[in-house]
Amino acid sequence: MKPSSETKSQAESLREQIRHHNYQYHALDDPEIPDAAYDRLMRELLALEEKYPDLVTPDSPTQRVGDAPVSSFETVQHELPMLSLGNAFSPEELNEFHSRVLDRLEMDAGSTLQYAAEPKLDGAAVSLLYEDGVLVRGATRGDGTNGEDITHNVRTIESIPLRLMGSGYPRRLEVRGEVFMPKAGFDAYNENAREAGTKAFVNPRNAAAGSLRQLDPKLTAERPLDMYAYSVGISDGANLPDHHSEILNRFQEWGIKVCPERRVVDGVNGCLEFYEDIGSRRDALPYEIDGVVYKVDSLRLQEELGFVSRAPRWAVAHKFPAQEEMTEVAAVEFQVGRTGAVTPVARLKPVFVGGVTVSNATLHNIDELHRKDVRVGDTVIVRRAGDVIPEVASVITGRRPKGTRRVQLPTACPVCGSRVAREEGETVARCTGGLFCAAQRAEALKHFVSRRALDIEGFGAKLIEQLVLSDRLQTPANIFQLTMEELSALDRMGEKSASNLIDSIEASKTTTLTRFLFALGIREVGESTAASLASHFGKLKSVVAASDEELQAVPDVGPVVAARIRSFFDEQHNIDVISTLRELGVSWPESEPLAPSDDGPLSGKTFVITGTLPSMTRDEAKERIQLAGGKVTGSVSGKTDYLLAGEKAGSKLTKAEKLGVEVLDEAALLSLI
Ligand code: 9MJ
Repeated sequence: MKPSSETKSQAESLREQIRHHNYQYHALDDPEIPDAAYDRLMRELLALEEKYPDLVTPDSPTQRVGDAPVSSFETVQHELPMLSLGNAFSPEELNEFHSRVLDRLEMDAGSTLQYAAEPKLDGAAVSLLYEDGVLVRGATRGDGTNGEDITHNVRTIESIPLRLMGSGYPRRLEVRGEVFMPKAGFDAYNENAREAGTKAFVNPRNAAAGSLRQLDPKLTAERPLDMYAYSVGISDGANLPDHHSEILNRFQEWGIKVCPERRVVDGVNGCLEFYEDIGSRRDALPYEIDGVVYKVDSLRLQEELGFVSRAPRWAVAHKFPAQEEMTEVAAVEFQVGRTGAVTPVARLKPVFVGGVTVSNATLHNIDELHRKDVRVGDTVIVRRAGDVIPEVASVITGRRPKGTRRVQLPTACPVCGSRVAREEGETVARCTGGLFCAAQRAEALKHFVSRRALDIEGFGAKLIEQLVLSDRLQTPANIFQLTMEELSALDRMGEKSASNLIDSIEASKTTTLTRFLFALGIREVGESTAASLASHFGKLKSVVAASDEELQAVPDVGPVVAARIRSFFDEQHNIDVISTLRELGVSWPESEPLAPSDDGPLSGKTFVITGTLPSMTRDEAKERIQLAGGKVTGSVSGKTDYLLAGEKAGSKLTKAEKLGVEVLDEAALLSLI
């Protein structure tokens, strides 16, 4: 039966009322009607929709648990990467963060800068995409680049609106935030689980993450989840406010829940006051937090500051003191990493700390190990802060058994027997075996196949170790020579997995220059440097041939990184492996370099850049100048032709004026180019 237009508007009116009460209850925490009255509205709408199924819309408040189970999660590629946060563990580290920010913005040390401060929730990060105000997709953070599609599960979370309230929201709006399980819900769930003899959650964070990754949305719906939004991703088709704090206010007007404890504060002192205040009320808050977050409030300045690999330079997580427990050291072993770094690790009698069982803890390096004087048999304090690797904080020397000995740095690599060397002034000791060392080879290969490098799905750590030990894998090129027969003959490898693996190896051959450069594992060349090199040079040949000076013209490449890149490509062995990889079919699209021209309008001119420019970052300005043939240096001298100055230019401007160097603004630069 088709519904009459009267019935249609009755359903729409019920939906409006329910949305309004949801908003009052969840976003504003200010309910206008008792729960029973809300339930009546809901039942009325359900009855109508049952009678007239045509009335059901995907954004109807009744549609939260309607989806059928899925068999796996689709991958979602984030259009803008989902970032993680750097940490500060003390006021000193916070001060250092603040100084770095002021430095980068070329602001004087005493300048005030406003930060948006908010509690750091301990849950799971999610991305919610709204199109024309309707929730169309929910995704996990995943590795920051690729997450999982969990739309069917986020729809079950009552405080997440299926449709935005009010008006003025962007046509496409991506809201990012933390899904968490409030303490009360966590405790109640676990008590039920214990009574029913089912599995309890270890901590609220696992509870949130695990609940979001249910294949059956009905299971997610049973979990008491909540969400606070804390940042914006994509926003198309409307201008958002230019301050983080105002965007969160706007979110709230649209019915998206934000943390009520947020505040805008002045400088480090304001941050510390906020930290103390939240810290003193931590136990009374209804949700678990592991610190607070400070974000530069102005989005202009955020953009100016940019990112270092996966973390923004404009934000920091100030963590509460870590949780600590006591346990015993069963052994101290030395692990060899990809670059040969020999790291001491304490093997511990398992201990439950900060929500997880810890049986290994890093001792960082040999100096740290000696400073703390950790010995086998010692009773130690193990510390774990949120998501940080557990460490041995200190030794309880009063409990030291008789006959223990100081641990020494091994003189030979525990894996390959090569000499272990430590350069003057370096804290890190390294195995000198290079790719002769099976540990370094295995780590280099793990890096090569990893998700952000060549991304060979199913090529796991155990398999690599097995193939390295049997000498079948010596260089990354050997990966592409593996055959179906040898793979399926391996332990724990069936025909099907071998054939899948061959397919993923084949698929990985088509890649990008950025991934390939990153995969090579050149020291100091992370993903973002690889991307800068790829876009600057366009072709691998040009990167290989670039001189030290040419390399340093790339944004973010300084003398140390340039030297690492040069010495990598100066090794004939590395060039040979690259040629073999290309012969075996590894390829990527190459592009024209953004090479500086010799006869550009700025050739022969030397620039210094200072202050905040109206439409581009300083790195972008640098690239533009170089493309036009100019040179950019760091400090003003008699050799400087122009100072490009933006807002809040400091001492460089004074110096340029003193030396009579011509000062340009962004518009003047663009007209020169
Ligand atoms: C949490 N976990 O509460 C961020 N976060 O911002 C807050 N996380 C964040 N902000 C940018 N409040 C990346 C992560």
